[in-house]
Amino acid sequence: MSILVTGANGQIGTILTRNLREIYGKDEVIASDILRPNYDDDPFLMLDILNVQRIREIIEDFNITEIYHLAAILSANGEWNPLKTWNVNLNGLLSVLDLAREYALEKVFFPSTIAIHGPTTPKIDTPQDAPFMPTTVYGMSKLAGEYWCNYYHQRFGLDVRSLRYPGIIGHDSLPGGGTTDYAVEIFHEAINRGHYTCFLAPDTRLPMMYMDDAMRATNELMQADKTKIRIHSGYNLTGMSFTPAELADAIRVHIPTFTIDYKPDFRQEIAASWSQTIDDSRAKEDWGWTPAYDLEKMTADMIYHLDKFYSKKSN
Ligand code: NAD
Ligand code: AKB
Repeated sequence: MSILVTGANGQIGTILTRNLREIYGKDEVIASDILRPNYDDDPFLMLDILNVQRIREIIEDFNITEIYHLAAILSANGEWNPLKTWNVNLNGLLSVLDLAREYALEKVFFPSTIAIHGPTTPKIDTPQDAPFMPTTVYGMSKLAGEYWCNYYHQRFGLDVRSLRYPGIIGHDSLPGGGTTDYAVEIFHEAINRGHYTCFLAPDTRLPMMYMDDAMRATNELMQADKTKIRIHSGYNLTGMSFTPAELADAIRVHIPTFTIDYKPDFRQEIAASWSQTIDDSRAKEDWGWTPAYDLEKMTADMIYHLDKFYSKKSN
């Protein structure tokens, strides 16, 4: 088995690559990105996902059998250059799917997102098959991507598996231009400055998940017996849901002097178009998903690790 991770230098890719190497061995997991990581991350290859010939060469040279296709431009950054975002997010995926078909790869992982939700999507306990009409180009590209994943499965039998990740929160990597990024930034600012100015309004409730849970969900999905996977577009998935004000309260349990103010920007409108809570019963039924982290447990773990990181840095 030889795994290629695209977008491996990002918030999730950094952790997922490490995690896959722990499971399958360092040399079996090839990390790739358009940006070189600033730490030792071998084996690492430069790969622009729009360079189809380069993906082909990597599949052949390294006998790739699985691709975890993370490369993408996220919701907030995507709005600065919609056509580029569509090109990277959708055409990048199409190249991966088509090469996976051509080379008969064993599995492909595609991370979808709650950004496929739009104003017509029910906001509470969003069902698996809700009406979706995303308002961002990122959401549009991911929803179209889900349809293509399902098409490649039905038409060519490709084993493509996908999760609709909520906002992911972790202490070991920084987010890359999404709308849920506030829920990571707030911890760094709380520890370093004791204050955070939030770009979302205090009552903006969004579905979120701790990185440890996201890694476990990804591994459980990818390792599940083929017969258990009944959805090949994207499984609804959730860990917790909270507002910026509730997260600030949870942080104050550990840092009582922490303060927050709010200056909502263009990301508020994006967040307001997404759901607040998710029904992930299909993931529970099909491959046994259960989250381990709630708001309190996630907050305690984030503060523990970031406290350790920053005090080591200052010594
Ligand atoms: P990120 O922005 O941190 O990382 C994306 C990576 O893709 C970056 O390292 C970037 O350099 C790379 N990239 C961009 N354009 C590229 C190109 N043309 N070719 C190759 N690489 C390119 O994003 P992330 O948070 O790590 O997200 C990873 C995946 O998970 C994405 O597909 C994203 O849509 C999905 N996702 C993330 C979240 C989240 O909260 N982090 C939630 C839902 C879904
Ligand atoms: C974003 O905010 O764009 C991402 C996501 C939920 O897909 N974190």
